[in-house]
Amino acid sequence: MFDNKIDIHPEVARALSEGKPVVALESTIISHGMPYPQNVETAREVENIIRAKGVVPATIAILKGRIKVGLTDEELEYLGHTKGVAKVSRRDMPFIVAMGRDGATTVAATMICADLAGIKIFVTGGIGGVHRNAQETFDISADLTELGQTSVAVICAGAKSILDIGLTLEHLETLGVPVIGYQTEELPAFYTRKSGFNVDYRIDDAKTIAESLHAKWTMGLKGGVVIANPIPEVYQMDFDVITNAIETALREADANGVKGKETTPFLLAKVKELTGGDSLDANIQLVYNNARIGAEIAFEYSKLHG
Ligand code: PSU
Ligand code: MN
Repeated sequence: MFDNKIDIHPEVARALSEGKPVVALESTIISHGMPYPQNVETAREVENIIRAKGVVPATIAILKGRIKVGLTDEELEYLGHTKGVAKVSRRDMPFIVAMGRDGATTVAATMICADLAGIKIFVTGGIGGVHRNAQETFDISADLTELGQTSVAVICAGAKSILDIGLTLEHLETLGVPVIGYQTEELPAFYTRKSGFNVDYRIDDAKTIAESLHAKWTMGLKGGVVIANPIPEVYQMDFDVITNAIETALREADANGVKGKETTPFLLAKVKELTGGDSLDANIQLVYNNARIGAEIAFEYSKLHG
């Protein structure tokens, strides 16, 4: 049984058994999405923000072949500074488990683990999507397929323009994945509040979002939900600065033949370098903002579910 491969942290297990709210967090953002030590500092602060709302955080990763739902502080630190931790999506999970290796879970893999543990609300920065030029490369993140089948809601800051935002929305529609805008009609574009694309439903409060999730899943409609929460105005980046950095990063990825699972981490690191670290600052702030809203949604959902 899969159960034998999972260690649920006692604090998380207790909250789940008592029907208290829990928020899942991913670990690829820690090992491949941000540099050390900002990655560990951010991961810790996200957990603090969630705790301050009376919600239990559960950062998910694979350590020595064990699926961990809820990490200790030492485990977080280990994951943040250790080189060579695998980036683990659905495809990779059985091998990392069987070989007893360490793995950082993507949005897709984190959704799978959260679902196994019984956690329905998951906070991150950004999801994968349909990459620009996917018409040729076929590079479409397994995150989207997972959203189509696994019943976990993902709070993010929209889709960043290293992706083709329009095609990402089309793909989500095909998969039956609703995109909610938290207090916005327009899908945010991660570093900026606007993308030029609309969300499917604007909802302005955590309670109505929780009720929508509850309605979906109690109707037997399996699959995920994207909840897009715009970066706070004061932290958003200048549109031209971030657009230029992304365009340059995309050209460099192409010139260097970067492919497959390396693409997203390469682009994020390049954009950070090109913006003199400003994109990392924005990224950190938007994750904090998502943690606040995600905790409120988890809290409201636990009242309906309990
Ligand atoms: N977007 C970010 N930061 C990240 C990621 C995406 O702004 O760290 C990570 C997430 O873990 C996401 C993964 O699930 O990249 C998607 O990778 P790919 O495009 O290879 O599916
Ligand atoms: Mn990809």
